[in-house]
Amino acid sequence: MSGAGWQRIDWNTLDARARADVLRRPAQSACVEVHASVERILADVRARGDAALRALTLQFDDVTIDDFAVGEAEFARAMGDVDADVQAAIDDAARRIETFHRAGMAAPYAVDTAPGVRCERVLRPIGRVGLYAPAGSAPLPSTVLMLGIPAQLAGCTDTILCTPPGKDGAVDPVLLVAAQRCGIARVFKVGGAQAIAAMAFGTESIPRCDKVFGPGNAYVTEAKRIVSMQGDGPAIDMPAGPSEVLVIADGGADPRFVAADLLSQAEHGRDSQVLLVSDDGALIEAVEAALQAQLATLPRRAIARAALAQSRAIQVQALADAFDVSNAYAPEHLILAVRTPRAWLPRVRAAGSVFLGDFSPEAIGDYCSGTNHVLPTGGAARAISGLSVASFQTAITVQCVDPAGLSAIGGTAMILARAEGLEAHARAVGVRLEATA
Ligand code: HSO
Ligand code: ZN
Repeated sequence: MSGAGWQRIDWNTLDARARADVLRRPAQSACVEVHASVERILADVRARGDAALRALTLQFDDVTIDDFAVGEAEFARAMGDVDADVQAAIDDAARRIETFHRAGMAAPYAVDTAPGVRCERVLRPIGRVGLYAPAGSAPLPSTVLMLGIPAQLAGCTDTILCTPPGKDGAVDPVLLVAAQRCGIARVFKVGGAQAIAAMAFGTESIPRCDKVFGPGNAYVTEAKRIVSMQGDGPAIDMPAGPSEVLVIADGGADPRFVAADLLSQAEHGRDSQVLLVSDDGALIEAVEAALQAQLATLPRRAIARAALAQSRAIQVQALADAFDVSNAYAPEHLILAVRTPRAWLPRVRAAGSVFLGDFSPEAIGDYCSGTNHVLPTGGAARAISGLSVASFQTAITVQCVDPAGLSAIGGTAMILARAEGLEAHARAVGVRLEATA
């Protein structure tokens, strides 16, 4: 323990097992209870539809909702009430998110693999997509942009959004401005596991979706996991867990910047995790002092302190070792507060999103650099990427073979079919070769 409330680790003194322990994510509390309660909610919504949603919304959000759909009047009020500078910031962020995501869109392609054999890959938007924007400890309109803009670029024309109502029965007006900016006209006032259930199974007022996207608390995450495993359930974007950042800092880093970045992630939730990895003990101490100073005036300091209590500062011998630590942890966000950050980038093998250099805070990626902030957590970055336009599309392959093409490659298919003992396959080719011989 240190004054920052986190654990100080000397990496070099640890054996392999101790290192694995240091990088293990904090256990998620009350998993069994969460699972049981989510199962109950899912079954209730499946059986009783809107009536269940109404009862659950009263129970969890403390408000009675008659009509789940946000009406035109509420949208219009939001557009009138939200400050012009906030609306302009939403538009500014949206344009940059659009620019980045558009540039990364997959293009359809076609290639002749033999004369007369054309193979293609075409892209289609997913039919109906359901977005979830949490509003628990803070409504996150930026998340609406991160989900809604790639959906729009993918060509999805049937996009719905669920978000919990406030105690007054209204949706956060800033969130509605963000929804409007990405062309989402159907917003429903329902949150938690019951919102995921509604999008997965459909109710009288909420249509069933083919894929469900978005972050949420433990209940939302568990509901997404369960519905995605059901035979008739929707697909989901990715397993989402508590948010995390790993900062690799060298002796030249500014401790105030590093501390500020760590706190920006720590303020998300008590279950957030922040890691500092450095080859410089003096830098670690300076960051600890800066954390204490900055925490004193941070409005969400209680949350940030709780997150720090399960966080770590790891001292390594050489900067190269810091990259081994980071690759083993596979952080959602990785900040390289080092002198030649781009030169180190090739060492990064597993991370959701990387922030290069002293002037690239994670917060800028959270809102408006243009990259997506819906990213793999919990080590999933080892094999899963953050959200992109492709997350909202399916790719369909196409092939067109003419008689010359079939005579060129049909023999290969027939030999392989017979090697597999599948005579009908061989004949499906052979009958055509004979017809054109
Ligand atoms: N850092 C969060 C995203 C976010 N931050 C939204 C602010 N608003 C998870 O990547
Ligand atoms: Zn954030």
